Formats: sequence, C-alpha cells, structure tokens
Amino acid sequence: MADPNPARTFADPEDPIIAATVPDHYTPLLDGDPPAGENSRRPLKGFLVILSGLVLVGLLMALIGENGPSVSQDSQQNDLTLNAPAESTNISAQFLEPASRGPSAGVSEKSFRLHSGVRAPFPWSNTMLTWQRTGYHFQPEKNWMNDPNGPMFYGGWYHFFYQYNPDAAVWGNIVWGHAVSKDLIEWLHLPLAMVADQWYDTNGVWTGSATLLSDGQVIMLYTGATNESVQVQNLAYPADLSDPLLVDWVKYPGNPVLVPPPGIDDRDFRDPTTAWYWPDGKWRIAIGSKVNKTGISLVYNTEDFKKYELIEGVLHAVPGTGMWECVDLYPVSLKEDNGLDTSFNGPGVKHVLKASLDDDKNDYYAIGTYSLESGNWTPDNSNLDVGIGLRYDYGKFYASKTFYDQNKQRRILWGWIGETDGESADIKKGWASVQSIPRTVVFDKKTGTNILQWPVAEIKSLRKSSKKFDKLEVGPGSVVTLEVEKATQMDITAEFEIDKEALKRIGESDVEYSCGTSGGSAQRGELGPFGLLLLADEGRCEQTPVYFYVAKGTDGQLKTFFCTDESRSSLANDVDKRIFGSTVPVIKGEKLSMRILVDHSIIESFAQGGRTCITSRVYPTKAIYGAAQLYVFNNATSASITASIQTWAMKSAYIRPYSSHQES
Ligand code: DQQ
Repeated sequence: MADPNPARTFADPEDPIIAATVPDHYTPLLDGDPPAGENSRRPLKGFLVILSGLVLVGLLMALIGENGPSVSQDSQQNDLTLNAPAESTNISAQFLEPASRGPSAGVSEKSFRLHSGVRAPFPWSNTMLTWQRTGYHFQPEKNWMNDPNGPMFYGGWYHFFYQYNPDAAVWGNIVWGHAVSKDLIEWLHLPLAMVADQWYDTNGVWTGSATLLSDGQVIMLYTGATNESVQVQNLAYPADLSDPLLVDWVKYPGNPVLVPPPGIDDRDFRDPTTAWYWPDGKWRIAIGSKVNKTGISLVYNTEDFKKYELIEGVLHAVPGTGMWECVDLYPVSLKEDNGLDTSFNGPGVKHVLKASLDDDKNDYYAIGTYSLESGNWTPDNSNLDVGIGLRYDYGKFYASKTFYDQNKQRRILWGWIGETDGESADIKKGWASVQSIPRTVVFDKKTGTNILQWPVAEIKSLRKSSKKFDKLEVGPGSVVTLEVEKATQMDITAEFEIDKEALKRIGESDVEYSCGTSGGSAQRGELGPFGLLLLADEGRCEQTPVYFYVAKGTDGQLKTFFCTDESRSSLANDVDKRIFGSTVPVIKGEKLSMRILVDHSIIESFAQGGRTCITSRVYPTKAIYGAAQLYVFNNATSASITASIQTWAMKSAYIRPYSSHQES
C-alpha cells in the first residue's frame, strides 16, 4: 500500500485510538453530551454562492424532463414470440403496497415497492421460497441486510460489515453485522460489531467506511441517527488491534465527531467515505448531502479523526440529482492494471466519483479529475456527470462501496442487492437482500470512458463441472437447449458473432432502440435480440433472457445494447419484472461477450469485460431446482449468430458462523 504519511503519529498518548491498541473488551460507553465548540456549525459560504449558479443548470434539467437521471424501465408483460403464453395466476388483485420503511427515519425507502403498482399475492410454497436463498453470494444467516460497510483487509482477513436488522427481515433497528474471509468467497459470521446503544446512534448505526493508517491503526467512521433522528458522524475503532478478527469495537467517547453544518438539513448528512491523505498533511473525508434538489458532497479535513474542519465549497454538486447517499471517491490508474490506494493522486490517474441517488435508488459514477489545487472534482464529460450518466449496474444494485485491497493491489466494489418481491414473502422466508459478488474495478484503457467491473478471480474456486458449446450456429428465430448440470448455480461465459453478410446487407435498423422501452426480448429486429435464456422451465413459461441487441445507424455505425428482460421471469404477480440495460461500447474487432453468474434468485451479468453490468433478482415458480434449464436464443429476423459458450456448475460457498468453523 502506498504510504501517504510514513512519519505521522498521534500526538496525544492519552488518545483513545492509541489506547485501543491495548487489549480490551468492548463495553457500551455511557451516554455523552452532544459536543459543543469544536464541531459547532460552520457556514457553507463558498458553496452557497456556487449553488446559486447551479440553480440555473437545475432549471434547464427540469425542462429536459423529470426522468432526467433515470433509465426508463417499464414493467411489461410481453407476448414473447419465442415462448408459450404466460399463465395467469387467477388471483384477485388486492392492495398490497407494504409499509414504507426509511423515509420517515430520514433515509431512502428501504421497503421494496413495486414499480408498476400493487399486485395480487402469489401463493408461495416453502419449496419455492427455500430455493430463492443463494449458494455463493454473501448473506447473513437470517433477517434483513442492506448497505456494505467498512470493507477492508486487516490481519490477514477480509473484513466485511453490513447494515443489519437482527430482529426481522425488514429494514429497521439497524446495527453493524460483521464477517471475515480469507478469499472474499467463503465467509465466517462474527458477533455484531456495533449496536445502537448510544444517544448518537440509538436510531441506527448507519453506513460508514474504514481507513487504515500507516501506523496500523484502523479508523471507522459511520453515520448515527441520534435520539432526535439527526444524522451525525461517529468514530469507532477496534478494541484490540492484535486480534486479526477485530471482534470488539470501541465507540469514541467524544462522539459525535460531526454534526450537520448550517444550511444542511439534519436528515441530509450521511455516509462518510474512506479518508484520503492530502498534501497539506491532513486527511480528508467526503459526506453526501443535498441542498434543495442539488446532490452534493461535502468535504472535511482532519488530523486526528476527532476534530474536523469543513472545507469551503463542495467536492462536487449536480443539480436535479437529489440526496447523495454513500458517496465514494477513488483513483484509477490510466496505465496499470492494479488498483490504487485511496490517497493516491498525480499524473496517470483519474478519479471516479460515485453517488447513490436516494431519488431513484441507483448508483451513478463518473470519471474525472480531482484537482490537488482547487480540491474540486470535475467530470471528464459534463454530459456524463454523476447522477445523469453512467451507472455501475443497470439492474438492482445500490449503496455500493469500494475499498483498496492492499493484499492483492486491487480495488474491490461491493453492492447491496435488495429484493424485488413482496415484503410478506421476505418475512415468510426469514431473510432479505444479498451482496453482489465482489468486483474488481479498473479504468477501461481501451475506451477511456468507463470503468470495468469483473467478479474477483477467487470466484473461480467454486467452479466444478464444465461444459463447452463451441461455435453453435443459431439461426434467426431459434432457441437451442444447452444441456448443463446445474442451471440454477452457474458461471457462464459466452461469445457471439453476427453473420458478417447480414451485417453488411442490412441498412439502417433500430436507431431509436432502448432496452427499457423497445419491447424486451420479444421484440424482433434485424440484428437482435440474441443471448441466453436463464432460469427457464421446459415450456419456457418462465425465463430470464440476458441479451445483446445491435442497432445500425444511417452512417453504417453499429450501436450495441446489453439488456435483461425479467417480464417472464416468474408466474408470480407480486414480484417486480422489469426490462433494463444500456448501451455497451464495443471496440472494432471485438466479439460480443458476456459473463453471467447465476445463483438462484440473483443473476449478475457483465458485458464486454464489465463495461456494462446488470444485476437481476428473479423469483421463478417453475424453473427451480432440477426443472431449471439454459438455452441460447436468437430472436433476430435476418441475422444468424455463432455462439461459443462455456458453463461451469458452481459449488456453494462456505458461509457460516465463526463458532461452527472452530468446531469443525
Ligand atoms: N442506508 C443507510 C444510510 C444510507 C442508506 C441506512 C443507503 O446510512 O444512506 O441503513 O441505503
């Protein structure tokens, strides 16, 4: 790891962070009084001036349309040309909208509310619900989980913390769950790291990030929802740094270390980032917020993580994007394949800024420059600014966080993958949410305009029997069965080539195409869609197509879309079924390629080496267990495709309590 400050030490020997190196056990601290003085509110002078300028831009965006930042994702029930007609569940409609969870407490909506209105309940059987649990994605043993928190590599272990409700399968009573792993795949659950036992976090130990200091200390900053539901930032640290499992955590007695500054609403101040080291000898952190409808990221500097100074202006602001949750800022190398420590800056480096948009529940990123002079971050392309341009994932993926893995010199991204079924089903099955497979993140040197996300290499350790389907010719309007061992738990790679003659022959086609609004996999065009049908039953009443669709402009240029169509993923009516995706850059000479991880109710898809990603939660009722099948399809009208596919059945990962690991 780059050492940004080799000489740095804490001056005060009584410093509780230093004291924390002495083995000790965590005992809940007595309630403290809200601090006065050092963290008192400072005006946001410079920023408010900048903001007035941004209001103009905001007005412009409002004119462009209220759907500005979001991709259209109509939920549609299509009459798929390739399939048997959808069965009706014949259940009379009832109003099932679940209770709202989150906004009244001051955070984004956590209960899943169907995008296309209320639906009739489906009679879920235990067999169906049991099938939905994943085999190799991170999940607690039971109950609700949301955001990834404070990931890091420490003491030879990967540590993963997460937002957790120990009491129920719905959001509420949020504390920090904790698990450790040697390889990011097999996990051991540890006791809760932090519970809501102080006035400054009694309404929730919310999201936060870890910073590893060069002298070995571990700093954890997190948002607490106080007894009055004010969002404050708190400091915690391990009780015993010699314990590689970091089981016990101490909350700093002087908490909270930060309260909302003037001009910022008490409920719009959350999710501190990992700190980065600045040439002035101080650390900096960013915190998400908003002013009116402008999403912003505030920046503070600190020397000791206890006293902070608000930096005038903001790191960045984008009008019309609303509250920014879970901001992340990190460098990516323009030349090397390795990841970079969060403090790294200089030539050959760009910075990715990410915000999770409370308003539309999607994670948006942009690539830009973080100036060491001005302290501002500027996007390379203002049309692709944070919240209005690229998304990490065009499916279900939110509140993500990266960390620098100094063990393998890579940057790793985790995302919270929520449920898209009804809350009553979650309560019945006793759990809700999974985490994405951790993904490495690098700058895409070929395009120069996006990042590449890819499942960590360790996932390959779960691969078992493999099948290869080499150069399959799939004619227009056909579906071919792929005989595989375990269609519900797979790793798949696939490459597609479109018939070159057809590509030449066809004139302009589908220039207005969009994954969300162009009829999904049922809509036939000259050059698509084609791809794989996942979690499909034999009659294909249920199926989830993941596919490419190629459009051709009048200038002969091709534009490729990568989409997932959930509209026939389940016969159940009380789950959300959307069609989503986006364009994917394809460089001349490249084949169209996809990688797909199927793990029961989650499908993670990566196109062109991870340029565009789509994560789906699907809840089939028939295409489960041994009844699930895999197909390759080509629904184009004119072009044949050649598909080369490799599949691996995946083992389940060893994810269990630490205690059972000790016994075995
Ligand atoms: N989840 C946390 C908040 C964060 C939100 C609360 C994002 O800190 O803003 O569970 O999902």
